Amino acid sequence: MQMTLRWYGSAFDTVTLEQIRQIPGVTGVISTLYDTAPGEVWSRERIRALKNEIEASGLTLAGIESVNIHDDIKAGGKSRDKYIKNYIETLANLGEEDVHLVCYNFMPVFDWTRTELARIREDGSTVLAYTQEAVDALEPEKMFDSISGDMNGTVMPGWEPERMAGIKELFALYKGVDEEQLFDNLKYFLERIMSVCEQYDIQMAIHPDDPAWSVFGLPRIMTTKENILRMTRMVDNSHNGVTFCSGSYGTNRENDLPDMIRSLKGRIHFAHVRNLKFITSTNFEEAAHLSSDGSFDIYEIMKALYDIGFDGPIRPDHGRMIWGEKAMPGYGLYDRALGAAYLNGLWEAIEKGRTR
Ligand code: DNO
Repeated sequence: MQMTLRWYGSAFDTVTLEQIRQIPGVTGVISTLYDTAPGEVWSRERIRALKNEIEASGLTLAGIESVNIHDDIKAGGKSRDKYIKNYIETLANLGEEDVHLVCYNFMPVFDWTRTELARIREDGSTVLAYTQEAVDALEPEKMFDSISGDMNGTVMPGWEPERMAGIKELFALYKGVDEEQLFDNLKYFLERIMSVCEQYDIQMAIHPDDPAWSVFGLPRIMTTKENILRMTRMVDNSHNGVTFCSGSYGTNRENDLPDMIRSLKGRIHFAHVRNLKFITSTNFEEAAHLSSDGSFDIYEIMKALYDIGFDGPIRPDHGRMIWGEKAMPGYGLYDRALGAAYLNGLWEAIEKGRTR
């Protein structure tokens, strides 16, 4: 595996490439052209400029998170073929620039959903948190306003103010789209992009829905072992793979994470590893990566990845805000650096334990 950190680009991130370069064992970043809108074609020049900047700091561009999918593709709207054509062009441009991993999600309207961005934990750190009661009490249009005050002046992925401004229209677009329809729309999209993925050896890695259940009555399908296996089989091509994100699949307490990893052998192209602490089954907060700080056995998760021969990029995921840092919630430097060191330590121990 290759240890990486997510980096939003010098115009958006509070963390620098120079800082990332000094985290032991981190050799690459997962980045994006953060100022592009879903549906836009990414030019080769901009991709190359991003890559050059990263490489000049001694790191590699290990993949893209995310090339976002236009809502017309997800909802099966009138212009989907046009946007799929643009997506294919973006993939070809990435391939030409030697980028081979693309993370994306197929969540309607909202990307990941949290109801608090700065819940204070016992040790004084702050974390992202979710309670179902808070979502149930909110009008979807108010969701953005309810959390935007805690964004530390940053733009959070999937919560871009321009998209949120059109939220009523977005909801209308998904009227009548149920889970089956969403699966069909995903299949339609995947079938059309597989040939360019094969041509350039691009691994597509769908991100799970977070939390892994329906919010605001919108359908969500990347939620369980059964559904991801259905997704991998419905377009049975190794380029059609997944981002295994423990913090997202783990929101559903019925998901057995190591078992899911084992069942996805050969199809996990990217891994996000982080921990959650459950208060009830629908009230949880994010925790440090260390197993004992939360509810997951991170050792077992890393062992399952090791056992299936996972060799793609991995990254620590959301970190707590500690030591007075002010950054995008979940994406500060300090706790993610601790997370990377811990995950690297687990991996080294598993590897050495196996080969002796
Ligand atoms: C949140 C992230 C998501 C993820 C997208 C992938 O921190 O995990 O925004 O990047 O869902 O497209």
